[in-house]
Amino acid sequence: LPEAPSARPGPTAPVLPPCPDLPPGLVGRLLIEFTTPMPLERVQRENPGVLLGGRYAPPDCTPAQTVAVIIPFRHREHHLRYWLHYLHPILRRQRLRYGVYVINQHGEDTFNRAKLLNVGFLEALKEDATYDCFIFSDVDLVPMDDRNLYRCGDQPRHFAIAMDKFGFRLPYAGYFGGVSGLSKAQFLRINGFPNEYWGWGGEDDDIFNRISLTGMKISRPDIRIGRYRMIKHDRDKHNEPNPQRFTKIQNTKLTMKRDGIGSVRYQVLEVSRQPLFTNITVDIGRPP
Ligand code: UDH
Repeated sequence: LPEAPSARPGPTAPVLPPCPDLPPGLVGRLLIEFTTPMPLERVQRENPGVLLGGRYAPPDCTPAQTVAVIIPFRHREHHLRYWLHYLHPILRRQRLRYGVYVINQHGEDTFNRAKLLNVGFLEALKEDATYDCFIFSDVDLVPMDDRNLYRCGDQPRHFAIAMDKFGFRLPYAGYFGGVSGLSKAQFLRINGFPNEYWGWGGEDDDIFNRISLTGMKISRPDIRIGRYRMIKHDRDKHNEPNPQRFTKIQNTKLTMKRDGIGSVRYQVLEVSRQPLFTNITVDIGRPP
């Protein structure tokens, strides 16, 4: 008997097999350096498979997740070029279906990393409701090993566990900074990230507290695989250490219910689809 027509994939919609759990073709340890000049045209040329807005899907298999990579950003174009240069090929080798979102804080008021990450979560979902995994990455952190897989698991994941600037060690047991990943469900379970940490520091510890307080545990790669290079830089203007951070992280249990993804207020000023990423410029207000 002939097969029912619906069971046969049409020529325009090939049904690809699921991507293997361990992507073939990973290379392991990578040489990462930030001295060679890195024009965007070169990065574009080297990543022809990446679609407008920084979207990619593997040509040969269907990934289990769709990953939104969210980068908090202001005035770091030079770092972003290196990040794109190194990360696109790594994410492609990892057989991810993904999009890259640069959340650019408008104006010169105090920087607010965690609020920008909340904005990234909501805006990525507005663009593609199928995102179910969110990787939050600083713009100046590049993994030194492509076996550090940028995907989500049954617990929130901390990726940047062994940075060069900390002697390739975790600086303290509860450290959750740099690069982290949560599934959509995990993110919503902790009410997202805090919006009230203006300036440098503390917001990552608050996120760690949110995860612990909801009974989840941090998952981490092997210390030999979770190595990172950070692009050296001076402290940015308008991102001074926040003197309130020590008292604020004592109060996560009280504040996390009212302050989070459910209460974030902002105004998107521009969404622009660039060849290698989507830039979202946003007015997030200023500290009270
Ligand atoms: N970020 C920006 N622009 C800013 C501030 C922060 O894009 O003006 C983003 C960027 O993604 C950065 C992340 O926020 O990677 C974290 O900020 P950071 O790099 O300032 O934090 P880090 O802890 O460095 O890495 C703190 C300053 C260290 C100064 C050391 C001088 N030797």
